[in-house]
Amino acid sequence: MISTAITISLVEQARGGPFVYWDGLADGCARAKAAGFDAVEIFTPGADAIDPGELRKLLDDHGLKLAAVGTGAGWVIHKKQLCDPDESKRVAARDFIRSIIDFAGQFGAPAIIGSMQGRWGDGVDKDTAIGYLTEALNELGPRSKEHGTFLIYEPLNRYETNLVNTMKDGAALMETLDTDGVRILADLFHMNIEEPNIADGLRDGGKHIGHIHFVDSTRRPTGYGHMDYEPIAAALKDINFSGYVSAEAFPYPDSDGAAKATIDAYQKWIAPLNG
Ligand code: LER
Ligand code: MN
Repeated sequence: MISTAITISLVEQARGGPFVYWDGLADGCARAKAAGFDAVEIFTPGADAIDPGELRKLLDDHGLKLAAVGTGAGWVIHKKQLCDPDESKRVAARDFIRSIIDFAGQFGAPAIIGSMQGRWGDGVDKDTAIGYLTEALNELGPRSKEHGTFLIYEPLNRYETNLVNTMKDGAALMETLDTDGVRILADLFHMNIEEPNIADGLRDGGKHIGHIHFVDSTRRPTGYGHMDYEPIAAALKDINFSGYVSAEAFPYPDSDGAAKATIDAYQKWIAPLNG
């Protein structure tokens, strides 16, 4: 089953970034429901920035699920990243991610590691950095499984990380882990930069793909770029994808317009896959 989600950012420092709703949880949940989404994906300053009781009530009142919680604020606000040359800072980065895993886990939802993965350089060579990333995923994947969910690792484009840029390399990394508690995120915006062919990239990710950032080539919502969704839908069918397609896109032309464009594209390309 493929379900729909849409992003709510609570991180002021990320304003201007690729998130659809920006005016708080109550506003975002009400609008997500009105637009026809199944779930919300939340970008939070930290685990303690959201009252779990308030979130539970909003989700229940609107009949929404929590699709995932992003950890990117750990980098954007605190400059914490998993490949920091300083061990105490790597530990702090893992602690931050673990706190989001435990927060999201109360709702059965996964945490996403995107920009907190960091990069190699500045005295850390590539093998060492991949070793740090592997160590973190091996520690945090089982933690996510304890909550009955998984951890999401997101390959990013070359301007945001030099660790893993493609679905092929993401899937290869998954194969090296000691845990089966980690899945990869296929963000169509990053893939449009890195993959020679986006549909083939999805097939490379295959069974390891657990979440999709559903967006156009411009990082505007679906329909506002040159992304070809027909082969993308065919690839999702081939890999038997099950999970969320989540609108992580600029609020273009505005938040409600972005939500409508995403739902329209979902109805056209993705809903038929559910049979
Ligand atoms: C987050 O999901 C993402 O796609 C990255 O570009 C970090 O912002
Ligand atoms: Mn993304």
